[in-house]
Amino acid sequence: MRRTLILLSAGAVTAAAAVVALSPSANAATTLGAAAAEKGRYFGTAVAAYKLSDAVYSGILDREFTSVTPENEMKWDATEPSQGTFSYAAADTIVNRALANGQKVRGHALAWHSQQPSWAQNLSGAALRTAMVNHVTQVATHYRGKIDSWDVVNEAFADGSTGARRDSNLQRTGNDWIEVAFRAARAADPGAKLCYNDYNTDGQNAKSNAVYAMVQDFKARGVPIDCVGFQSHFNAQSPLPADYQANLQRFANLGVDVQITELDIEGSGSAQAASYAAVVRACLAVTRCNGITVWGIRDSDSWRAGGTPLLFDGNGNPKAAYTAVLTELGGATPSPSVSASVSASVSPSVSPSDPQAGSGCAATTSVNAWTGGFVVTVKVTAGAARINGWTVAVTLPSGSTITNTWNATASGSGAFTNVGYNGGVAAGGSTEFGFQGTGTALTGTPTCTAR
Ligand code: G2I
Repeated sequence: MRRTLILLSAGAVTAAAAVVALSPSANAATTLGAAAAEKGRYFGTAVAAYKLSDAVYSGILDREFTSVTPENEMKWDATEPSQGTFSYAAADTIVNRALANGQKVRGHALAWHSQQPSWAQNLSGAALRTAMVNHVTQVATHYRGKIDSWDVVNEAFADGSTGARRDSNLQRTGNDWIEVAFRAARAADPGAKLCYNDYNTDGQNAKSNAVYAMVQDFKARGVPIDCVGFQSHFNAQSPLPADYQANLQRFANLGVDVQITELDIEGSGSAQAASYAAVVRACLAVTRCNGITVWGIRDSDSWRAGGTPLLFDGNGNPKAAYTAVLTELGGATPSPSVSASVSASVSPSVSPSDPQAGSGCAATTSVNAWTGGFVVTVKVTAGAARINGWTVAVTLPSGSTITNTWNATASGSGAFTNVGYNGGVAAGGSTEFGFQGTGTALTGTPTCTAR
């Protein structure tokens, strides 16, 4: 659109065109999710249910990501701990929270040789096949209508040069176990995209060739498959392959979507940032690459935390890799000129149970601060009557600067106003917004004014 504007105004209003050209990032998206959305893609993360009460974690989750994948909560051991008894509480927490926030959900994973409950590990043959089909059917039915894409089968091929299936109890039930799982998933949830997901398939090699042949065969025979997930766990031993984009493209050419499903890249600084940027570039270059999911939020959340493979450091600060990804998506970090410097003053204290007379709402804060920075989550609670909009004023120590805001609009003087979807709050109900800044976190309690 910007390009069109510049072209249209080039002849007539040269000055206006110059202003647009001089402010290339004025309208750029400032979060991963918003920037990816402008490219028609989602940007997701793996989520662990037990971390959702961590305000820094959930603040980043809701600010930056438009898709979530339960990291362990949907696996067979979690959802069917004893045969025929299903346990969905942890996964439901993630799924329902994501859908309420407008985030997509990637389901992970229905059939896998790993993280099976011990009862399944001890089954074989027809009994295991029946149990597997029942598991796929029950879980996909439970989440019917809520899942964007399911990893129906995970990691079914062997590493190395053989191109063979991985040996497992599932494989020993017969070579057709994968297509049987896909058919059961389609029957249970016809609206979900059904994916095959694996690692070490990111470039062209014997393993990815074998997956390619399977997908080609499934398409030829009408086995329901819609997408292939490329986990993309990279490090020095297993670096981003040079033919990554070409490999994604050859799968897309088979008539399936491709998704980057578990991205993490060990390393730090500009080298790590460059690899992340290259992954984003590859996905954007492949029309059928729907989106990218990173395998966790902060380095400390990673299954291999020692390799610092993610986009945020242990304190929740964005790393160079974050900026590289955002830039590659066409977004930009908020420019300093739009940051809000807030001067010190004393504000009256208010609690949610005692809304200010006439104000109709109250605001309370939860603060996560570290040396040089902070994240504040603010809960806005309506009083005895419904409110249709709110403004919260906070007080920061002199010199502190707000650098980022989510679920609210910052006015620049320490005041935050609701956005379109969270202005209306029922009597006694509440909504949350947040902001991040540099310097020292706020003092005192914010004031809330309702409309
Ligand atoms: O290994 C990395 C990923 C490779 N692709 C499939 C993914 O499902 C897999 O994720 C990891 C999780 O990130 C780990 O969090 O899968 C591991 C298990 O295969 C997960 O680790 C497990 C631990 O092994 C368990 O001891 C622990 O109880 O996490 C569990 C829950 O914290």
